[in-house]
Amino acid sequence: MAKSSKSTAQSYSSAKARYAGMGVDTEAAMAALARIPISLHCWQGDDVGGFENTGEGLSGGIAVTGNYPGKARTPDELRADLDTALSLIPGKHRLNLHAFYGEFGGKKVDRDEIEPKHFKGWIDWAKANGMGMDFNPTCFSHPKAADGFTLSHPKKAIRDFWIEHCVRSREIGAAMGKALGSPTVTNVWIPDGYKDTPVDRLAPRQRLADSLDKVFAKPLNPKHHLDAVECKLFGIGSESYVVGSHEFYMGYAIRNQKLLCLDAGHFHPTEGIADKISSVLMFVPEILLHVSRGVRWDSDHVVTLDDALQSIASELVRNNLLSRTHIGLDFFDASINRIAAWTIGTRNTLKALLIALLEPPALREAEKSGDLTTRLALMEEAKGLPWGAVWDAWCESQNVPSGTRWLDEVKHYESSVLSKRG
Ligand code: RNT
Ligand code: ZN
Repeated sequence: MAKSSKSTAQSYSSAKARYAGMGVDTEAAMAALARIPISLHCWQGDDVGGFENTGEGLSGGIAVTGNYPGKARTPDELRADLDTALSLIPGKHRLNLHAFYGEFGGKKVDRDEIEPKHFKGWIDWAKANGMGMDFNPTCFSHPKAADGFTLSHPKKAIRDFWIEHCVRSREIGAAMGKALGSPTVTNVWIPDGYKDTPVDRLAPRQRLADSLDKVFAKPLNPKHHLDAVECKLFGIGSESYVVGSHEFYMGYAIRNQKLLCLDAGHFHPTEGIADKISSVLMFVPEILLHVSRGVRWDSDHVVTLDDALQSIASELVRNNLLSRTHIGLDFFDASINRIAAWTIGTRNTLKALLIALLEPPALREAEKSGDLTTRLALMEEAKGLPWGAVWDAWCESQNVPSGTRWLDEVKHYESSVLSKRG
């Protein structure tokens, strides 16, 4: 705790004693937290725009609302913004990049032509920061996705185009993982679906399974690369039917032993993903999480420290599932400072994990002994424990601002950098 300010140190020392009295080792919790990487999604920084500069708008049933000034317009601006966010987030993290963020040097490189060389700038940046990377094919915001279908498209030529894009994306992911010495998770999400009630729900799913088999045909070294597939219940303009539903991808992931991606915003409004984790991990090797927050029709609000988030973090810690879980973020808000959005969402995810790591063992003991009254009582009392003092101490030990001091840095960056962008 060398770097702690005096008041942080004082609050921490009494919090440490309080937790110790309940059998919780705060130092061990902080050490465990420092080992959990969160994969920051590049797309919060520019409203899911990418760098192809084709003038194609965002499509695929996802939408960004707001016009807060200062969004990143180039890879260098996006990296500078990420550097700023990362300087305000404790711990060592990862970058999650979408394929249309490649650096194409002003040339038109279509999605079926991308190569590892287009991502060298990102890989070099990640290497310099000691970060791993994750990757995603971009199966939206493209003329060949304009009618709402990609890998499940009725036309073979369109399917083949997207298969080639996904095949290349896996190769790029493997190149990233190899270069960075940590496996890249490449996550396939497609928007395919219908606005209104389909007659044939089966054929598109058969075509999707067939396309995925082609995408995944080539085995890649798991030391460098892992495949994930992401389901969704509905999107904007695909309210009645989504080809890649939960049941579809759960079946596909189990049959093919792929990672299943659970996005917190992709289910019914009151359906959380926390309760799914222990079930799916009995049958798939690992999972990818898209930590997000659904609000009514939108699946991608900035993550807050709410019950849904806490339940996810507690599940991972209580069941020792962190080593089989890749935690990524997935939200996009253009109505607030975008660096603040990253910082708030990532810090909240880490806070939820810290609270989970600080859980008193008496809760589990009460359940084991069948004393469910005590279990509920302790669970509620635990919410008032001084985890905030541990959080502040951890932030300062990681050379990151504690409390709301990070916001001063964001405001400073806004006036000195973001406000000068056109
Ligand atoms: C969309 C999915 C998907 C995207 C990103 C941009 O509903 O959640 O993960 O948000 O690929
Ligand atoms: Zn997602």
